[in-house]
Amino acid sequence: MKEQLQQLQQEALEKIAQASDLKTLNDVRVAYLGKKGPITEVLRGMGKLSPEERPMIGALANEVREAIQSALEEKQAKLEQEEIEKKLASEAIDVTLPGRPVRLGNHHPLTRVIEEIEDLFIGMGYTIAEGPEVEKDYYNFEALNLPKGHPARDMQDSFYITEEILLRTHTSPVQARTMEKHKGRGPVKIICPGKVYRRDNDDATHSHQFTQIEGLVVDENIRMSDLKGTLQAFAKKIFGEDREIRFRPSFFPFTEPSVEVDVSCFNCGGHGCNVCKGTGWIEILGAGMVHPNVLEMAGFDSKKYTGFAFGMGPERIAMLKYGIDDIRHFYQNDLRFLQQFNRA
Ligand code: 2NM
Repeated sequence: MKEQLQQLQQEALEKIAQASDLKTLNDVRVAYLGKKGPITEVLRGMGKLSPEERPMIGALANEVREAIQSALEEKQAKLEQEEIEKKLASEAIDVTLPGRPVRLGNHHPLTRVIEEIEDLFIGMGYTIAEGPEVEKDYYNFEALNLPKGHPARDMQDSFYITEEILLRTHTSPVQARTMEKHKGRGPVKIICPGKVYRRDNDDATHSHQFTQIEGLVVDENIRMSDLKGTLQAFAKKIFGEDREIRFRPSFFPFTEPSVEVDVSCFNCGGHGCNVCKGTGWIEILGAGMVHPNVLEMAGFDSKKYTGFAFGMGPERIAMLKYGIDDIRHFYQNDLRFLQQFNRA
């Protein structure tokens, strides 16, 4: 029995030494120290031993169990430590690696031009007004001195939804609505940026959808000189401090008198070049004094109040400013185009 116990101990210690993971080690524990294991068996059979043998075998069995127990504990600690080290090694993060670059977007060139223009006018005390893109015929035409049958209605071929509802062809209806809300009391001082729609075939200079910024000031004693000073400030802000502007007579149904506005060429300074086609001047917007009919229809007394208005196309401004040759670039979202406008 003594040899049997010693052999058990040797066998168990060998298996413990060979165990390479915690599960195998636990199997060894159950096999040797479990309730049905050989040591328990030996202790159970002690009844058959002589009284002289019993204490010696009992002590030996305890020694064997303790030896196996402590070998198991030692090995378990070792395996657990190895497991932690393996886990740490596999989860290691090199905090000295440079970060992955985050690709930043930037503002669309049209958005930049529109915001730049908005900033200028906000600085001069204007408020930004917005309105519906699906608009009533009344606000888009009628209230702007364009009654039904007016020839200028064909000029701007429109997308009609019903007889009385269309996609707005300009942002002027926002101005008609704003004037109406003021109920005949000035001042009104707004700019209206937004999308507009016309039935055009798209090409390098035409788009069926584009943007506009219109401005309107209505108050007592508003004169053409106020318009000119305002647009002078605009031209300098957008095209450079040395710019001059000039007015040429024109016609719009909603203004009288009406003008077309040129800016001195930012490329040649006015001497004549290919950008200004040799004239020294570039057309940038239309403007005029608000027609008395427009003021009266919106509820203003045109004997007391006068106003000026202007309208421009941010696409055209951006094309001039950045030398863009095709309006369709603004709408195609080609990154090769857009990334040229990344801020430094
Ligand atoms: C232009 C040119 C001239 C204009 C007029 C008005 C309103 F509503 F006040 F009558 N808004 N915008 C106007 C005047 C627009 O665009 C070339």
